[in-house]
Amino acid sequence: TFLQKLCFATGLAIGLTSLAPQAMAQAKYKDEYKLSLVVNTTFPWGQATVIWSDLVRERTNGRINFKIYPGTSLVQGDQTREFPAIRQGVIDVAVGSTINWSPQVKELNLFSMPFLMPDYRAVDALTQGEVGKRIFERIEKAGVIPLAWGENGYRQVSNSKHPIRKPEDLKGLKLRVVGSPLYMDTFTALGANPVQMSWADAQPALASKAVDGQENPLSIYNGSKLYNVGQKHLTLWNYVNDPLIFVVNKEVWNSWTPEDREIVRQAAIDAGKQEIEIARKGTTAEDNSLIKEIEAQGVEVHTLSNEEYQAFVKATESVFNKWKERIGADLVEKAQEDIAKR
Ligand code: X2X
Repeated sequence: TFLQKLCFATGLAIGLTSLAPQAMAQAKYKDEYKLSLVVNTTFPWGQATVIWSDLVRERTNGRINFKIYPGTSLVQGDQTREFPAIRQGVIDVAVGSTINWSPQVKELNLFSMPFLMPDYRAVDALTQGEVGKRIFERIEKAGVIPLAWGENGYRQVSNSKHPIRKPEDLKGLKLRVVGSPLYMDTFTALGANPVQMSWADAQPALASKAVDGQENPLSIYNGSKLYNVGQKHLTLWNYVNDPLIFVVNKEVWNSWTPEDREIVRQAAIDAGKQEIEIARKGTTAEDNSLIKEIEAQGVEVHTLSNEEYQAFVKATESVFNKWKERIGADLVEKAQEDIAKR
């Protein structure tokens, strides 16, 4: 009868529509997804990519496999080209630095605002709160899917010449800085002579003494053995922190089933939590084992007193105000508010 035919056709249609998206999506799964990493897997940052990849492989029963490309090799060492490469699909997934992506997403400069975040609780107040949400919305608008936060760490300054305790000590020092122009402004305001270069170029430049100093988290300083290339003066000043973000290219994300997307997102959140703990280990008053390890290499480590800290805040105030407008006064003020309430 007509009714039977209609029922059969409807049933068929329902059957097809419920099967089709899954089958279509899965047909597009790649054997391997290219994961971009600036450093290598021995660093806390690299551990984030290992933990994430392992969790994803296990929890998807091997449906999704990340392959880690360390040393920014997918963009020939140019870490400031990483974000566009993710957007374009040259890179499928990444755990990247907010600094390296800030040329494309100006709001990410927030974390490079000098002396904005005095302690880890301040960092958490931003990444785990409303500010973090707004930044994720911005990244998604830029065409990349953000999933979770990790951490490279507080960036401390080192050099081969003399101790840095006050802004005047930076005068004339040739310092390698990372790829956001905000760093050029900060170190110029402090009287230094900043030069922008990639991390790949920075290490030989430090070794050959083409530059006098650099700034990086303790885990990067220690893991790269910068004490072996004459970086014997290290100042702990917590002037900026560099959070990491776990992301996926949008087309890749859309090619996965909703279930697999949730697995990848939850794995990123779990990996990020673990990695933040690893990144902070040994760098606090309660556990300063990493600082001790560095001192044992003959490094003179200076922690700024509160008075010394205030002198640096003052010397960089104009840079802060200039970049507050560039980043967006609303976002910066919200960040300051949430930090004050932490
Ligand atoms: O280039 C750096 O200094 C590094 C490794 O910390 C980043 O990629 C931001």
